Amino acid sequence: MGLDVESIRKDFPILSTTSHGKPLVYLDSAATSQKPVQVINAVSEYYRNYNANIHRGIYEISVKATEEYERSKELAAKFINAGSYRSIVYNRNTTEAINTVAIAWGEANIGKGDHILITQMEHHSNIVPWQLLAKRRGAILDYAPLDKENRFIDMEGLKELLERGPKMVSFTHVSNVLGTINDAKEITALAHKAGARVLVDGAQAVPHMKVDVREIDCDFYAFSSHKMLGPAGTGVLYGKEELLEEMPPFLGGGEMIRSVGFDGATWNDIPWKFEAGTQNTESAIGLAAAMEYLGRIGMDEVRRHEEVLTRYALERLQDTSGVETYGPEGNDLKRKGGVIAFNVKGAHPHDVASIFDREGIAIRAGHHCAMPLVTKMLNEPAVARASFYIYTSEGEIDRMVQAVSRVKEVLHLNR
Ligand code: 7TS
Repeated sequence: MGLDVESIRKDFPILSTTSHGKPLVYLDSAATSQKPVQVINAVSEYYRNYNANIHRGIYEISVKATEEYERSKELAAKFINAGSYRSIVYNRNTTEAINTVAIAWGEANIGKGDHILITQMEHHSNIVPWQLLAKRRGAILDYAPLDKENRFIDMEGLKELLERGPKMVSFTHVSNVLGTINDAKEITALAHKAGARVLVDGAQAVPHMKVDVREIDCDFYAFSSHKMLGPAGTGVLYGKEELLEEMPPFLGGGEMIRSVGFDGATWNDIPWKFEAGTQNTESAIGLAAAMEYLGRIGMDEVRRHEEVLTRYALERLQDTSGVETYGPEGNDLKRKGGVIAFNVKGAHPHDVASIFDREGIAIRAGHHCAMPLVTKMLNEPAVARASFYIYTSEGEIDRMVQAVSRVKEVLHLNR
């Protein structure tokens, strides 16, 4: 059957706007997704009808705001099959979720000479928190290598590094540059066998496919609202209850305490122990509407749509002379999300992105916050990247391919 993209597009007001006088083609959903009216309305309704601080007031609109905020976490727990709502912490974004673990769990569990294992395909937000932790504690950060073609994690290399007995293994579920979908369940099982705790960075996974954290059996899982149709300002940290119970707090302040005296404090129950200060209530409420929207479509349908689109886009780009693409391809497309990093021979990716922009097409160019991967593994200063979502149509892919011809024309690359 496939998604009814045309009717989905009607829910996204921005998709009927123009850019440089041309219909906007938004191919940067890996950076942030667009928002449907259902999400915009949920946020607007909150501001119009029940804006209040949560957990504090006993008056009607504060109670309603609190209920809606907490309901959002219940939906998030169901969305990733967390089992218990107590294992869902809301914070700002994936970055803060990973930092929570690297700081609160890390300080209590990582000591001098301990190993922490990540991979060569991580986003900076799953590198730098571990670098900082390793530096503070005198620990050693290892990087699991990629295969020769820089498409997948080299599993033999990963196993060798697991022999060093890392205390934590943290890896991305889906790469934001290569699009590679890692086998989170398999890597988690290997890491557990080696005695490690496991964090999965799901920023590029949860928006695009069905994720079941209990099936993966990871200890922690992190993702962001703004990449899955929700507003910016909410990140989700899933943690196994016993680990969250054991962990010291990350930030101190209001609401995360049970009682405070002049000589100390005791902590609130999980998940509130990790939710210090006034939360981003409107964003959480918008995220609830986003999860309901995605739930109505069905995450398997979302994945299928992106798989078909990615196959089509890759074929068309690879048929275009002078275009180089990165990440899984051919028979491996089952293991690639809706992200295509590419370069046009002879053109700097920033020029490619600028010429695309003049055609009304939004893509990103740069190192995509994955500098070690792009500069050391792909050996490029930068790459262009097109990324897709439920509202991306085949017609938009065609416009992207036409824009590649325009790049060659403008930069005289056909001669
Ligand atoms: N992890 C991955 C795999 C990501 O792709 C991103 C953001 C993050 C973590 C951080 O998410 P945040 O919500 O905390 O910022 N990725 C991108 C990107 O590819 N382009 O812009 C942001």
